[in-house]
Amino acid sequence: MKSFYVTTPIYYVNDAPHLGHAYTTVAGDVLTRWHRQRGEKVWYLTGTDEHGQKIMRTADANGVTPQEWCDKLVEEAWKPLWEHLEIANDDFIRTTEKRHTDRVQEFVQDLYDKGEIYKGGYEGPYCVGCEEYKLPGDLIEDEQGAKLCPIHKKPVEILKEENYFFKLSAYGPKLLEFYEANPDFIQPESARNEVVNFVKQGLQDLSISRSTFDWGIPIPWDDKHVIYVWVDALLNYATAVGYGADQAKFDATFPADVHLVGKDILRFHAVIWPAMLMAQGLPVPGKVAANGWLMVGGEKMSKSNLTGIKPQDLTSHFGVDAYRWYFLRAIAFGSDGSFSWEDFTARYTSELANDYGNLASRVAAMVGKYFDGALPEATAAGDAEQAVQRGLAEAVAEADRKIGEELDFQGGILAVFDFVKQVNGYITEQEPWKVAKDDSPEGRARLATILYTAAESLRAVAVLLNPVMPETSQKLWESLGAEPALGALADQRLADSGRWGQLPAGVTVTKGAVLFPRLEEPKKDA
Ligand code: ME8
Repeated sequence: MKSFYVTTPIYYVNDAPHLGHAYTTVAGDVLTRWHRQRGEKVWYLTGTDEHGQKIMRTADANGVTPQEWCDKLVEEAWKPLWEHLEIANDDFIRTTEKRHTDRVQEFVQDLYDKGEIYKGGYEGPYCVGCEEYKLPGDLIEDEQGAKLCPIHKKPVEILKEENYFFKLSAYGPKLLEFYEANPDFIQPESARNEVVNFVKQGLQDLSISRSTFDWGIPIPWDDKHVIYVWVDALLNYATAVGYGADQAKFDATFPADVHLVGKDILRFHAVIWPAMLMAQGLPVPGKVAANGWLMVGGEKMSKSNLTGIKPQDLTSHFGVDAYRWYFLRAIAFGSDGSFSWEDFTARYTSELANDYGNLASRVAAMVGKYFDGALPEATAAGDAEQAVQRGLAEAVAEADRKIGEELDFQGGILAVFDFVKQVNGYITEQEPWKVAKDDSPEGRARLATILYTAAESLRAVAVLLNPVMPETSQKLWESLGAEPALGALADQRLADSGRWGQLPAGVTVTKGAVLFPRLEEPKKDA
């Protein structure tokens, strides 16, 4: 059976990762863990894009070779951040690895042999930041009239080269047909429309080699040229899963079910990449999902335009789980969004600490106080309990549809948190602290039923939020006594999580660690 295959972009290693990179990578991780928790086989790939002028110039400026620069950054900045954020990637590909470079050469050679690549000349405005020739009509002008890249706001350079070209223009009609037949291929809808309109205007052939610098993979039949960094980079999705080397692995993984990308690199993934695959007779991906931009001061957050806030600054204040949760919760996936300390603090306090954390600690405390920590049996369930059970079933179905199918992380998280709110409301209405004053058998049965209902609800919440906040879910899982009674949290299935009555009466409920500790002194935006 084929794995559900999820990828992030492979990031340029000209600098350390920032909030924007972490945003896409965390989204991919949540999606990965979601599908794993469904019981599917999943393969999650991330990595680094190490060739091209941008990296070469950065290494030069730092007085080291490009390879030394990449090795250092990958080991000291990129891999450690992903570990810190609990990213559960199955592989990490670097485009300077032999398993990649050899296969890229073979791929390009194959296309050349098939007549898909020819030699030609090109002159045009080039943005080194994007590593891309720009169409003159896409450029913006500064006050002096200099032509700037619309994304990097830096002057473009006029490059003139004799290059090899891929016959991309021939693929326009095939691509349009493909988009038509697969309306969900590009997400969100606005991104899809942008791509369809772009392709309808007619595609130009793509220059796939460079001869003005040498930090790249040589064109196998002409070593004066290196392969264009984007052709090299896109192929990572194939080479990392055994293209041309391990056919069984390749067949069991490729193509990707979801390529997660920022909207800045949508065209590469939704136009050039499928055309390259079509030219080679390989299957095209299931979906390209474009996330919006994290913005700062109205501009896309980038290496040169940062908030000055590193992912680690946020995790040391709010914790890793809250960090993983916050951006997906606060920003509709696909839309742009901004970060602020105030907003994160407010949401942490009201949604995580008050709604979720307090519910967990209140329930554990009451089971401790009224039943010596042994989860009681629910023998007096009625309408109110049935409403909670229905609420759970709805939350499970909605969260699974939104996160698992629609990549609507915000909607999925909200579905679960609405259920948390419902359980809080249920406790407020049932007033177990009052019922506790009634020592009659009926009173004890009511109290037992209320606390069982709340604990069993939390059992399901731990499973549903595990892909987003794994450490918190594990703490809750243990405090409910679900392990060992129900086995490991990772083995719980989402589809089964709404089935009522799984926590056996009698398990030991302990107060455990506070899920969302009170924040240190509040931080403010400058
Ligand atoms: O483009 N908001 O690498 P890159 C949201 N190497 N996401 C952001 C972001 C922001 N402000 N800034 C960056 C490249 N990202 C190529 C990719 S793939 C075959 C090659 C995320 O280091 C977003 O996913 O410039 C974006 O697409 C990616 O980082 C670009 O990273």
